[in-house]
Amino acid sequence: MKLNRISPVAAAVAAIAAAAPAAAEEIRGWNTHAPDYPVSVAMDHFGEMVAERTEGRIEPNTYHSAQLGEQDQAIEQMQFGGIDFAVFNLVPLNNIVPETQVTTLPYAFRSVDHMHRVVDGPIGEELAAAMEPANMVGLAWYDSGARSFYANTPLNSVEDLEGLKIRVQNSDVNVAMVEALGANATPIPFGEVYSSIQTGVVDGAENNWPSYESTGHYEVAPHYILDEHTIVPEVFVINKDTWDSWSAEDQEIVRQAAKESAELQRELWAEREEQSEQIVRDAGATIVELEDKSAFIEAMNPVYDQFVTDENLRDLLNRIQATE
Ligand code: GTR
Repeated sequence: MKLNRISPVAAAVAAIAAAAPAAAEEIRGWNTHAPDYPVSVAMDHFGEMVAERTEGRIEPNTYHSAQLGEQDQAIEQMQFGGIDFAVFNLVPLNNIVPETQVTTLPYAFRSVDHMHRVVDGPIGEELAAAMEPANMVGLAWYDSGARSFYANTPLNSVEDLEGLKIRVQNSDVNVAMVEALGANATPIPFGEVYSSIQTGVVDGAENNWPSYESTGHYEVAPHYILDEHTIVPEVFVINKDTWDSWSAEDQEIVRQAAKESAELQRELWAEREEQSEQIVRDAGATIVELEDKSAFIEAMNPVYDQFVTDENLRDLLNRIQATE
């Protein structure tokens, strides 16, 4: 009798090896917000969907609360591969992706709905494509509401901003916007804004309801004037090298999961805006609502002259404004 039977142990090992999936690839996600923030919950949901749908081939893991650095560093790490995916606010992308400047100009969008119609259509695809030279593939658009100014002194009109030191994100457009109001713009990373207001490095900043609340800025700068100067979308991006390393099938799974995560994020965002407003009002902050924003709009007009300088940007702005 020929003894060519393999041992039961070897057979078992071979069977396990055949059944085991390829080694899981951990991909690292950057996020600036606390784990319960709408962006964070949606990014975690993205991770679960991708792990499940790729049967563990790709295991996304999001590091919340700026554990992987502040946004400017994260954008740099995107170029070198330290980070595989992220949700970036468009303002800190202004200086490396010029097309994003147009979407962050004051009053470029008429409303959040208008912004959705723009980013969910062909212009959104064009903006996503503009990120490729910065090594990023844009997959979906998250909400970030409207941003307004707040300070540690009363703000009742545009004149009250004159001479104040206002924190901005790292963007030439934001610096110009604040200076057009006669205030002094100081770029400071998000995580340092609370202490900067507290210690008087700046008098105030600008942000949406959820960030104003989640960071506790309303405690140190309790005067919020709802001028709603910008409606800035946030983009879900994947590192282009990571993206290119995947099969078409996995790319499709990841793209779809990013889109579904954005749907969840927008729902959570709407709820959180209301909750945050309530928390801030209950804490006794002074909220000034503006029926007429024309003084702000007019004061910021020069920013358009400064940044909408070439034909492509002018054309992009025209198409955004013409979107119904
Ligand atoms: C938040 C935004 C963050 C960050 C921050 C800031 O609203 O979600 O990504 O850009 O503002 O002001 O730096």
